[in-house]
Amino acid sequence: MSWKRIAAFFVLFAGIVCVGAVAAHAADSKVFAFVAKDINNPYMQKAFDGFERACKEIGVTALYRGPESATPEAQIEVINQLVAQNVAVIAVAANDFDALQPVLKNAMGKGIKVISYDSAVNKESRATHVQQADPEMIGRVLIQAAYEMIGGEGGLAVLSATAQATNQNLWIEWMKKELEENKDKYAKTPLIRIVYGDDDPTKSTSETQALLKDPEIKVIIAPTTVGMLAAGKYLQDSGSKVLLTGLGLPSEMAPFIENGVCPWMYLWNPVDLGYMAAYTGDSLVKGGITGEVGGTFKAGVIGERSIVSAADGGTEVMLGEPFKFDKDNIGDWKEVY
Ligand code: RAM
Repeated sequence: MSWKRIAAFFVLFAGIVCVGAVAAHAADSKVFAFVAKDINNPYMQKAFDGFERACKEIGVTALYRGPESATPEAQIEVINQLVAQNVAVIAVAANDFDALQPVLKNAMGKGIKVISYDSAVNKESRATHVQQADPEMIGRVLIQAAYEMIGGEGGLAVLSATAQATNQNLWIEWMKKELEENKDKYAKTPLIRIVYGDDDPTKSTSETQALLKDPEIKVIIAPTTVGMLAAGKYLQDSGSKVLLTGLGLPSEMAPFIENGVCPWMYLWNPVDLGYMAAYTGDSLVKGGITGEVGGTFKAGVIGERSIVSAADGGTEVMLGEPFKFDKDNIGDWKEVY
């Protein structure tokens, strides 16, 4: 075949693909996309399990998408592909509060319903946010836990996820407020360092190792499941006396709760979070809610939920409260999520 003919075939093929894409409309789509912070994060995979379960009940196809590592640039690429595919819903756990705005606004302009879950995008970039638990409660309870574990004496360190993550940064802000507002109580438990493991197991491990060089640090708070597991393993293997608390998956953290490396920790049900995100998207598609305050919808077996105003000026729908996992109950939860 001549080059000209090959080129002609290519042009024809590209034309067919384009016409196909133009003909599809988000409003007719039966595809709900779930964009993870990064696809390798087990927490995100559990949230997707719930999203997929809800999508089956709703009668739509669930797509699991996300970058290999937790960056906003890589998420932009993923979202652009989903817009070209004309999905009905994009639910995203954002790696940056503002950076996704152009691409998500473009998606909404095409009729795609956009929500964030887990880690919010700014209010201009979403219809609403699916919030796991009150960020204030999460931030405060983690500092209180760390304080109690060391009897109110010893330095604290935070091992976070990525430096731009909306959710972790909000929780850290509340940790700082808890310390500042109760200066006397926390006089002997200063927050010494905040480091970022980027939700990457290798980086989280080396950041933990670096924290242990400071003898003043007595507790590590990891408000990320990936950080928790990496720190738990490192503390255990190095025989360190430094304690660990934070937000961990019971299935991953049970051994460290049982052996005392992590006396206790917190989380909510990530499967329910993903499940609720799919029903939020469905209600937006069907026009039951618009994302404005006061809207209500039935989130499948979770039951009725309402849209409320969020601290960032946008709106959100709340799942519940952080739950405490310790030696007494971890056995019941490690098989669940
Ligand atoms: C990690 C992620 C996620 C966070 C959980 C607690 O898996 O950073 O965003 O919500 O931890």
